[in-house]
Amino acid sequence: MNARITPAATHITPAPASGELDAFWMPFTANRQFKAHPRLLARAEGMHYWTADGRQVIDAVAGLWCVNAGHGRREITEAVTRQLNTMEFAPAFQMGHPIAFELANRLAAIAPPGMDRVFFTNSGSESVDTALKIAVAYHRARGAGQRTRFIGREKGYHGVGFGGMSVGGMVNNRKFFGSSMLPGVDHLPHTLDLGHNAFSRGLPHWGMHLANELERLIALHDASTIAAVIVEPISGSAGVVLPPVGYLKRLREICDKHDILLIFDEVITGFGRIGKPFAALAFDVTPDLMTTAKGLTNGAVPMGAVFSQRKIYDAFMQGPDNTIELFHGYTYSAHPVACAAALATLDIYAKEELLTRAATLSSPLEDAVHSLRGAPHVIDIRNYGLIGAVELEPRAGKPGTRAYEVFLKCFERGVLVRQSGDVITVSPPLVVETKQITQIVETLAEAIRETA
Ligand code: PXG
Repeated sequence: MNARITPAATHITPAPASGELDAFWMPFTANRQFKAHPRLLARAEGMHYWTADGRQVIDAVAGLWCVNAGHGRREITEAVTRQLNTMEFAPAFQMGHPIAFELANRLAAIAPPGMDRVFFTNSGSESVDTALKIAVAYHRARGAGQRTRFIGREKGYHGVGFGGMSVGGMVNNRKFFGSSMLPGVDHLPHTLDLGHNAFSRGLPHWGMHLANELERLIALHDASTIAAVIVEPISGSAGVVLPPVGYLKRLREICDKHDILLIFDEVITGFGRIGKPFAALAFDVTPDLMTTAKGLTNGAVPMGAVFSQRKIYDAFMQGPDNTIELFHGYTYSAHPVACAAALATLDIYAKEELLTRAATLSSPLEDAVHSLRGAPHVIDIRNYGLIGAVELEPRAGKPGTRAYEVFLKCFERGVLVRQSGDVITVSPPLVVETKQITQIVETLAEAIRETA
């Protein structure tokens, strides 16, 4: 048990009784199953959560890929408290407040080359919808208003707005919403291929040619109709799908050739997950727009940010200067409390060199997860930076149930992993220690061995 009791620990709300769980319609959750056997987290500090009944659980998923600096960071709490006491809200429409500008400058300083214009949102989903809208309006501003199509990718996850859902490629996130999708969207094939790439360490070597499918889609729709291609540099939600060596560079070349914008959705890969501040830097491929959220505030306050190449921003800055150049924004864009949380988070990242720490932890994580090769039902293991994924063979006719059982067994043994279909993912806070990586993977190994 962690000896440091946080102040928050004295204010823990008692766990709700079972009848009190009904009103909250939980997101992306099997509500009935959960409410019959709830798993309630009540407190967090460093690498750990504590459950409502006092059990310590190591957080192997950084909350939901967001708590990159670990839990309970006092610097963030203090910055947020200070900001709430100074000015809890100020509008950002035709008004401004100083720390929003400070934050944008700080973000521009760590951004990939040229991406020094920042639009604030409140989530990854909003960042994605913002980037899609900027892409279309950008082409229009340049006199190419017929470029309205988007190309996403199978297995992509870009949040749950209508835009993000439409360019996304996870069937369960789409099928319940029928044809209520953006028109004019097409999808690249995903790059997961167990036949060629199972148990690759790091990036797979087979599959770069799959980027050429973009040429095929361009031949079908014509470049003049396409606004942007959007991909996650590494797909997270779909169970960690890695880009084959050379794939992202090839996408960039094809987009350049046809004047199509390339959007990297870095909601998961941003803020140090793979050993550089952004995947664009890690893979040395600069997109035109980049969507972020999660790690921006260490998960403490909801916030997202869209990074834009300066040329895109500049294309909007025309006409009379009393014109609103982009009719888009949220009441809470650049919310002062979120800005304060983000600034304190960036300070921690800089002071503790967290945005590059995953580079040194990548190899211990790789060795640890690949030690699971040969464990029952393990059909693939994938890793990059501080991301590891173990794919299990699905039970006949019952997809996802095996991995769900593994997830439950890990939780019972004090390790929180993430299950997505038949894939178990680990993406610990960037402050994780090597011995904790060992603990996480040993527990996962036990859980897998005990699951039929
Ligand atoms: N883009 C990407 C790449 C994401 O991973 C979003 C957009 C949407 O962000 P918001 O803030 O609107 O949720 C995400 C979110 C998982 C998991 O288990 C991943 C996300 C959310 C919840 C669970 O992999 N990613």
